[in-house]
This record gives sequence, structure tokens and C-alpha cells, in this order.
Amino acid sequence: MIVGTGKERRRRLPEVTGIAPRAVKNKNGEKEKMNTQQTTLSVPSIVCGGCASAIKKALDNLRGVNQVDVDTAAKTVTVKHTERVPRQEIVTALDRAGFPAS
Ligand SMILES: [Cu+2]
Repeated sequence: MIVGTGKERRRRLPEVTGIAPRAVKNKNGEKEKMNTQQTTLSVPSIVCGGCASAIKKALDNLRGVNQVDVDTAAKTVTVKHTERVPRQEIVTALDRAGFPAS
């Protein structure tokens, strides 16, 4: 039999039943910017705007990604995302799209 105070159990409940947060559009049609983090990766294989489009397409599909900026001159990718998107997930998505990141 589990014994605890009622307060403890009620406080823990949202963690147990909570649904993972995801990027949702607000009433202005913009994606929510709550808990936004920014990750910048060096992607040496970026050559042109076609590369940039392919990268944006690949990363926009990741849940929790709010914005993807590709700098073709600097060969960097900057991603604004929620805290639920770890750096490694972005690296993996880039790799799958054919753009290894360092
Ligand atoms: Cu290209």
C-alpha cells in the first residue's frame, strides 16, 4: 500500500499525465516562441540556395522547430526550437538530408 500526503500526489499528477509540448500556432498564425533555444551548426557542404532549401525542408519537419535560417556564405545553419529538440536530433536530421554538420 502506498502512503503519501494528498498534496504530494496531486502536485505530481500533471507530470505523469502531461502531454509533451509541441510547437503550436497562436492566433496570429505565428508559431509559439516559448522556451525558445537557438542552435547554430557548421555545415561545410552547403554550396547554394538549393542546399539551403533542402536543409530548411528537412528541419522544418522536426517537431519543436520554430525557425530555420541557413547562411550559405558562412555555411552555417541556425535553428530556433523548443527545449524538446536536442542538438543531436538536428545533427541527425541534417545527416539524413545529406548535410553532415560539425
Ligand atoms: Cu546547393
